[in-house]
Amino acid sequence: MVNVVCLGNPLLDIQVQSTPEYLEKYGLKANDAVLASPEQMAIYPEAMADPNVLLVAGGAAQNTARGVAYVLPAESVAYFGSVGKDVYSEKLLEANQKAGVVTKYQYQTEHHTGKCAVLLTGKNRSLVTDLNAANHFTAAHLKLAENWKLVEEAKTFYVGGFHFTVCVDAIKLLGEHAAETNKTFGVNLSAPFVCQFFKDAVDSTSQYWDYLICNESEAAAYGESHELGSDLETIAKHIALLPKKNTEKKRTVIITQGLDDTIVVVGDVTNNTTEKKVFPVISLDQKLVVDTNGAGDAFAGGYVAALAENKDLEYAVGQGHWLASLGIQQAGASYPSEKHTYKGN
Ligand code: 26A
Repeated sequence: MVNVVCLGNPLLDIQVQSTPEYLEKYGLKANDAVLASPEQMAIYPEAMADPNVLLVAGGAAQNTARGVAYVLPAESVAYFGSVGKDVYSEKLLEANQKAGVVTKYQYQTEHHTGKCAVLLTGKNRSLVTDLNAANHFTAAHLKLAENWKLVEEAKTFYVGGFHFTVCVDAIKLLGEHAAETNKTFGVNLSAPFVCQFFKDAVDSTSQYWDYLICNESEAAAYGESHELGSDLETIAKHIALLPKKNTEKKRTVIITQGLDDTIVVVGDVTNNTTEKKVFPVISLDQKLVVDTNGAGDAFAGGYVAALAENKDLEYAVGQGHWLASLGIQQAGASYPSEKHTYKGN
């Protein structure tokens, strides 16, 4: 039975160890995510030529879907996104099936599956994406009878913020459905550029947000683009009290901050009140960290899986921290092959 539906851009990650000089050559920051410029397209063949290249399933919301599947019983989560008919999408499908994710790709015949160069320098990761087929997702795919049946079955929705660059209509369709049926709908801001360059798309869905997940730099980008200043608590409170379509549910805003405490603000839009809580992350011996690619996606996976099981806020954030700490001990945005279970705080 599908409980959670995730929507995003399916990408194959091409992960390599990099250097500050290499990042500088292409004008990249050590810890960022961007859409590849024409000059940056050379990064892909260069990364593929690296003898130590790691090809691994990626796409932020798809990583989250596999995270949700890690926690919930098999076939509890469905994932939508657009890919090409090629070996890359076969690899992504295989990873999803192994994880127990019900995968409903929209296949493009004219475009190849999207890819993301993951350039690691120490604990940082710079993500350079060529969306390709992922950019061609349409809301009509959700409306296909076999797909809409899954949407109707689901109780919880999660949309990766990178999808704001692709198909806002699909996001609104899920948001509207959730609001009308009193289900839970949320988004992730995913990267600073999303709020900088796709502000109107983001804002056009805020009435549907029951929860919003972001990290400190994404929250700061939201603050800057909405002229709210840079104080994270102020930004979180503002988002928590934005007008809301479904007032049966409060809105929860979650800001993760790497190794620092996670800030949560719950807003009651009807009464115009907010409540702030702070949750420390799980302290992990830094020697155990393999790479941080997908850490935020794993957090979201743990959080969303808890929402789907009607757990409380403490449990949901705790499970998010726990799954992120498991994820960063694996190469790429992946989870351990053996199952561990979160035991609560
Ligand atoms: C539209 N963009 C830029 C993207 C992405 C993306 N997923 C969807 N859309 N850019 C990077 N990623 C994915 O983020 C994960 C880490 O959080 C990468 O594929 C990587 O697995």
